[in-house]
Amino acid sequence: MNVSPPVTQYSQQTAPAPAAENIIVVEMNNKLRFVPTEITINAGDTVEWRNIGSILHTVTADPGRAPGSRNIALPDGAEAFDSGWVMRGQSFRYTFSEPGVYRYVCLPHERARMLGTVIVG
Ligand SMILES: [Cu+2]
Repeated sequence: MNVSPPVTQYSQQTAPAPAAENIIVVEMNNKLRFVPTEITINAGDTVEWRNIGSILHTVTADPGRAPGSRNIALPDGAEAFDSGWVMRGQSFRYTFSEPGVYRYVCLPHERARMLGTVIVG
């Protein structure tokens, strides 16, 4: 007598583990834009900025790096952050724990309006 393939032999132990950290991708391109420009995420999520072009960019939410900038803002209690140079093909990750609105810039392209917003709910 034929038997069915043992497709039901997997136990609970082989079930997928709970989802790992949630990663949201924002691309940085040669048009000097963050795409998407604005994202809404949950506290604890990680954003990964990827440089898909050949031009160097930064992800800067540090008022100290851009004195006088009106394009950088952090919620009360949030720490400033700055990626430094992100080269072609490289990425930068930051995990957001404090809820609120974060406005950040690409330092060399702020005047070209390379600006982004992360809203942490
Ligand atoms: Cu840039």
